[in-house]
Amino acid sequence: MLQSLLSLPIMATAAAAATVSVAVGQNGFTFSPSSVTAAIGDIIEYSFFPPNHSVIMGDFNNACMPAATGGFFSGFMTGASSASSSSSSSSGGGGGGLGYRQTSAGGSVFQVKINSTDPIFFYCGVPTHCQAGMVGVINPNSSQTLSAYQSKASSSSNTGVPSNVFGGTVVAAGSSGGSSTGTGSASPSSTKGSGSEGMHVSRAMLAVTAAGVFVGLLMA
Ligand SMILES: [Cu+2]
Repeated sequence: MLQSLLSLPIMATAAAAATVSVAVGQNGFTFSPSSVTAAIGDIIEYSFFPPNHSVIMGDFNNACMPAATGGFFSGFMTGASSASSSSSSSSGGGGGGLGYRQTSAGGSVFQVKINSTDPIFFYCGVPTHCQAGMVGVINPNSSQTLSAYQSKASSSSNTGVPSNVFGGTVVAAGSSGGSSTGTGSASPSSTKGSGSEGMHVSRAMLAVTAAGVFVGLLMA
């Protein structure tokens, strides 16, 4: 009895964080997949394809405008300049997890750490892309669906773009490290609740770096 009680905390902490990849602009004005499921602690990794796209967190009730609280903005990404990425497989579904993983050749990625299971809507900030349907969602529910957001987006008249990159980490393709971008006092309005995202990502990257050093020692 006592033994089984003691073992419970160990089992409860066993869940591992997953990385969920989303291709941005690989097939026109699309996020692929456009609907994903993620758990707290998971990382959404946006990979950018040419010619120019971005990802911005929005609010369900204000399509194509930045989230009033928290959120993220990748900055504008030109993606890979070569077309060599077209040979990769594009199957995979909206179930999230590690089944779908794809990185554009030569392009940068933007990583966002999930710290809530509430629906998170996102869109591309290049003018007209959001209205054309370039939107997506993390953890939709029965009342806040992707199709409803897409419908609002198609009739919205403007596209809002934050003034600074924030809420995630930009990782340049081909670099082993990654340049962390500001996560703090970016517009619009408050960034409450999102300040720790970049820190957690950085910590994960530190762990990767430490692993690399360890491998290096083994090979020396
Ligand atoms: Cu776009």
